[in-house]
Amino acid sequence: MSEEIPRIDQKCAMIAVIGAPNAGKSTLVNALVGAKVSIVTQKVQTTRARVRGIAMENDAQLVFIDTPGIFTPKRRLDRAMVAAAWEGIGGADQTLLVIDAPSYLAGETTGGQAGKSRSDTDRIIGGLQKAKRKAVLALNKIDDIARPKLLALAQELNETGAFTDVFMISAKNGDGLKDLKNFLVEKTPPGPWLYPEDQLSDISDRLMAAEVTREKLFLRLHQELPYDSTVETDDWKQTKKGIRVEQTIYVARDGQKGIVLGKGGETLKIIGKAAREELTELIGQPVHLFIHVKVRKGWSEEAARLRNMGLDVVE
Ligand SMILES: Nc1nc2c(ncn2[C@@H]2O[C@H](COP(=O)(O)OP(=O)(O)OP(=O)(O)O)[C@@H](O)[C@H]2O)c(=O)[nH]1
Ligand SMILES: [Mg+2]
Repeated sequence: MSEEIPRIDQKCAMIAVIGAPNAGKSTLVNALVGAKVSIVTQKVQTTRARVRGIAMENDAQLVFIDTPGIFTPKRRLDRAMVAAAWEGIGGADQTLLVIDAPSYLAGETTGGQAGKSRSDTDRIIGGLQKAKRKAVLALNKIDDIARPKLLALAQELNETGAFTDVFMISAKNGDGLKDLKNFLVEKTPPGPWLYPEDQLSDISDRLMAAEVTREKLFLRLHQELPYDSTVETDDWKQTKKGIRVEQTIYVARDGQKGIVLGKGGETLKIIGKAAREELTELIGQPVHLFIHVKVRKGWSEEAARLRNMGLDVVE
């Protein structure tokens, strides 16, 4: 039996995308892949597990590892998320640090979310320096910042010595993405592709379906509820009429179930409708979605829950 010999002109790189919560990592990965592989919301800590998004550029396969925002962990879930982010860097050929430029600047003088985002980012830069690992810097959200301020910030960050190159981008409107992608392709070493060329991500349909519902939940609910909840796909069946999907939303406290359901089940209905519509589009056939809500105190400490989202358990 002959083994498949890779074509000599194949090139492949793993690129870890890291940064503080809300920097725009998932938006960037989706834009570079050209499809939605990772969920995006305006809230911090949206991404929980590592998701790989795959982009093809002629002979080069770029495998982007979208990671959870790195922050100070408290719960077992949070520790597993932080570990997943740092591990993402481990085997990667390149590390791409994404910074929310407007918020990083605002964080110098104000506290709150911007201040936190800045100190999280500084901690990551410190971590890179300690690991003697140079990264490519992507200053993001340039659609939302004045040019002189941006240039001064680029220079300030460049002086940390933590970066090999600096790019100024808007993951949202596409500015600068072509240059960044060309640069990454140029740096890609020869090697066999890791995935078939038409594959866009490494997560299963079941996990993607759970993520889509979690995105709608995050968009709809506020305060601590998103962080106190998770979604799992329990069943996935092909029927004559399409795909039948059963899911459970777990919340941490009794009162939260009522909030997810809403008056007369109205909130859950809205979340379910939005998730079903997006899934139907993604899968390309009708989806029948059934969502249950369960109270499960301490789910964020449960190893089984974390494994279901693709995280390793950290003590
Ligand atoms: N104005 C502007 N907003 C952006 C840009 N890129 C991302 N955003 C917004 O920033 C918010 C966070 O984006 P995400 O892609 O979820 O950020 P993330 O870094 O993956 O966040 P976590 O998964 O929570 O760590 C969303 O509301 C995006 O629409 C950009 O270039 N410009
Ligand atoms: Mg994300």
